[in-house]
Amino acid sequence: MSEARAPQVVVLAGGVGGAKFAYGLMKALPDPRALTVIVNVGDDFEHWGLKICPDLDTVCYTLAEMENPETGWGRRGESWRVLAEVERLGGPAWFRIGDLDLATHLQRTMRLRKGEPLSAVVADFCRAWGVAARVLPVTDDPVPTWVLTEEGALPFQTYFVQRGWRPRVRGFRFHRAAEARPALGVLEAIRIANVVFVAPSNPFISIDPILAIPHVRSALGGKTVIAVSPIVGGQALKGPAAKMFRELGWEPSAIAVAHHYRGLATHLVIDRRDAAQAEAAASALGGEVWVADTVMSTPARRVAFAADLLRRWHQAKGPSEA
Ligand code: FO1
Repeated sequence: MSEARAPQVVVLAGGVGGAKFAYGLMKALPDPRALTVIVNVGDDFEHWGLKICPDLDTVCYTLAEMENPETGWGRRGESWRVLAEVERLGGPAWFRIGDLDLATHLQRTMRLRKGEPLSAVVADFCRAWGVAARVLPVTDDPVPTWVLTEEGALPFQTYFVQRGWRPRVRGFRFHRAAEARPALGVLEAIRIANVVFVAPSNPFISIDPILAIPHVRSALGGKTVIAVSPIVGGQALKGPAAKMFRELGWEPSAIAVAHHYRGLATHLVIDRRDAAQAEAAASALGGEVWVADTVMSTPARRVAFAADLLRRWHQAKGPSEA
């Protein structure tokens, strides 16, 4: 293949699935620095007097190959001595913070308290952890997600962890999203991107909060936006995405995902198991559907999947486009 100029790639991501896909892209690209990961901040909250940023940490730990392989979040080889002692002292232990993970929250909180922007802290952490890709919070402003359920509005981690995502959802609120500003570099990264991917993250609680930040959705207008379905065979590989589709009145499927991304994505990638839905999904999306092996069961599969998509994108854009 002719020496393609290193394409500038952006991926919108949140949660464990998003982190895995970002890892695959980083490893599949000729230059990892050509990848910018724009991350959801709706899961962020204060706990133990510390600023916790689960999706940013899950992305950075995964890109640094130091994530907990069982859970996908938190650190590999973690110990739980501080958590156990906090519990013994009567403190909250429902949100499990390990000893290594605690260092991230302590250092981040100290720097934020000095007035530093979250994006600057993340950039320094990535350098310290040897992460070559650029990781950006979609905004430096707090925009906490509230989950509207049959029991009323719940803060995100209360819904997700304390209640184990059992309450039936009716909707979501991204608190003060309209007042938030995209973090430095976010709109520019999208503007110069040759292609934008939407990771197989939960559309409602990982992707929509990113799109709710002013100017992000309009910056994506006119771009090639390739979304990866987080629903395979009617199920989510992890987390409440399928349950949320159902509770919001949609049969969870690749077609439902296509409807959700209509007007945003130019392409939707669905799993082989959903190949029969390709045509219906393409008309629901108003775009193109690619069928691929999307299950990222191992780090090697993440890279193979991302490389497959990059190859299809190169072929689809043809020799003419820049
Ligand atoms: N998810 C859980 O289900 N239980 C936990 O105790 C938990 C702790 C935790 C600590 C740090 C962190 O970065 C993530 C953590 N998560 C935990 C995941 C967190 O709820 C994320 O918001 C989800 O992964 C959704 O993105």
